[in-house]
Parts: sequence; C-alpha cells; structure tokens
Amino acid sequence: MSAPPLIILTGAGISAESGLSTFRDPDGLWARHCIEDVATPEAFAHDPARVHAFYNARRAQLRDPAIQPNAAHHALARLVAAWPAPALLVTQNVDDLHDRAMAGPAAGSLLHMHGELGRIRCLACGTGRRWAEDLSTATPCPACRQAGGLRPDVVWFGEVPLGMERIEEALEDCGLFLSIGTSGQVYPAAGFVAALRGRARTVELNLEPSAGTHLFDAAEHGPATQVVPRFAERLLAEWT
Ligand code: BJW
Repeated sequence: MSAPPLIILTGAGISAESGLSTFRDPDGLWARHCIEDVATPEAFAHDPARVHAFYNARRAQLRDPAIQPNAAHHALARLVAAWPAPALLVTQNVDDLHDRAMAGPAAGSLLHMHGELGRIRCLACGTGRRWAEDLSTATPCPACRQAGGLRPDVVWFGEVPLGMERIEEALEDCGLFLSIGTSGQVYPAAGFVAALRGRARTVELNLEPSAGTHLFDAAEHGPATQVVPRFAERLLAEWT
C-alpha cells in the first residue's frame, strides 16, 4: 500500500518547549494581553503603538539565541522531507522555528496560515518584506516612504488566513492528518479535523486532550519534544 498524503497542523504548543508562550494556557499570551487590544484590525486602527509594542517584544524573542527549534520541529522536518507522498506542514505559528528546522527543499512544504512575525506589510502601498527589527508608527515604508502604514504581516481575528486555496486542495486529497500542539479553538484550522471525518485518519498529539479530542481517530498526550519524535519515527518505519 502506498503512503497517504499527509497534512500536519501545528500550533503554539510545539514551540512551548523552545521558550515561546502559548496563547490560551494559564501563563499564555491571552492571560497577559486582551485579544481585542492587540490581535484585531480594529485594535491596530485604534492604538497602533500598543499593537507594535506587543509584536516588537515577540519579534525580539526570535532574535534571542536561546530560542531554537526543538526536537519536535526537527522530527517534523525529517518526516516531511522523507515522506513518500505529498506532505504539507500548515502552521498557525508566526514564529520561524519550523523554517529554521526545515532548511532545504522541504521548506516548500511549509505554510504559515496566520502569517509570520518576521514579515511586515505596508497598508499604503501593499508591499510586503522580511523585517527583523522593531516597528513604530514613525517607521517609513522602505518602498513608498509613507510612515504609519507598516503592520506585522500576521492574521488577526476577522482576517482571512493565508494559503487557504492550497490548504483546501490538500484537505481534498489528505489521507493522514496530524494536529500538534493546538487547542483547536480558532477557525478555520479548528474545523479541519471535522472536514476530514471518514476520509482520512486523524491523530491529535498534544500536551493534554484538547476540547475537540473526541473528533480524532487517535490521540497521544504529552510534551511535544517527547511525543512528536516518537510518533514521527513510527510513521517513517511504517511507510518508508
Ligand atoms: C503543548 C505544550 C507542549 C502546551 N507540547 N502541546 C467558526 C466558528 C466560530 C468562530 C469563527 C468561525 N470561523 C471564523 C471564526 C472567527 C475566528 C475564530 O476562530 N474565533 C474563535 C476564537 C471562536 N477566526 C478568525 O477570525 C480567522 N479568520 C477567519 O475565519 O476568516 C474567515 C475565512 C476563513 C477561511 C476562508 C475564508 C474566510 C482568523 C484567525 C486568526 C487567529 N490569529 C491568532 C493571532 C496570530 C498572530 C499572533 O500570533 O499574534 O493566531 S490568535 C492565536 O490563536 C494565534 C494562533 O495561531 C491561534 C491558535 O492558537 P493555538 O496555536 O492553538 O494556541 P493555544 O494557546 O490555544 O493552544 C496551545 C496548545 O498547546 C494547548 O492545547 C496546550 O495544551 C498545548 N501545549 N504546551 C505539546 N509542551
């Protein structure tokens, strides 16, 4: 039997052991910041300085040499590179830890559906570019020189996630779906498992059962750095 087309969905839990906060855990970002103040287009229109401060702090964390991809990021990079059928890694994370682990041809199999902390976009001229430094309302756009229009290239509530066409095509063909380190509370990603019901084998790998754990065919719970490498090695032994 040939290997099934694979989709892997990841969330903040996969980066937790690298030192990045999740959103909805008790010590997560939403315990310290109000979603409506920092993660909506309305928040950016109302108080861009506050939104820039939130994302500047998180962008600075990615420059910290202590923040590195962990064993789970590396295991998924190996899995995607070696998978003998189409494989797509869809991450909800805006950090670059999958990118760093997936250097080489496998990098084309990675899709950041909620954008990237390391990219910015100008609301005035539409130009997007990589950006590693702080942003402020005074930062001029390098392309059109207008200040005040630059925003983090991330997907806020009420905005359309990126790459949905490619994701929907992959969901059509998917035979194996892994959901890793996500609470499954944010749509459309939260709806993928239900959309695949009866068509693909679905597996949850998470620290603890998510609210939607009953929707999956199987689940393994524990820290990503332990559960993910073990599960990925088993898959590769079975299918390669
Ligand atoms: C570990 C671990 C360890 C910890 N090891 N595990 C249908 C119904 C209801 C509402 C809606 C709906 N459709 C749309 C909506 C509205 C809205 C929505 O979903 N609202 C809900 C809150 C109800 N969705 C949207 O607005 C989206 N847009 C949209 O739907 O457009 C319409 C459209 C769609 C498709 C086609 C055409 C049109 C946009 C959502 C944008 C979300 N943005 C954010 C911020 C991004 C920028 C930033 O980072 O600041 O994305 S919010 C935040 O949540 C972030 C995350 O990517 C996302 C998901 O969070 P995640 O990753 O699951 O983290 P946590 O913290 O929730 O969970 C971590 C998990 O890890 C936990 O389970 C832990 O146990 C676990 N864990 N340590 C393994 N060591």
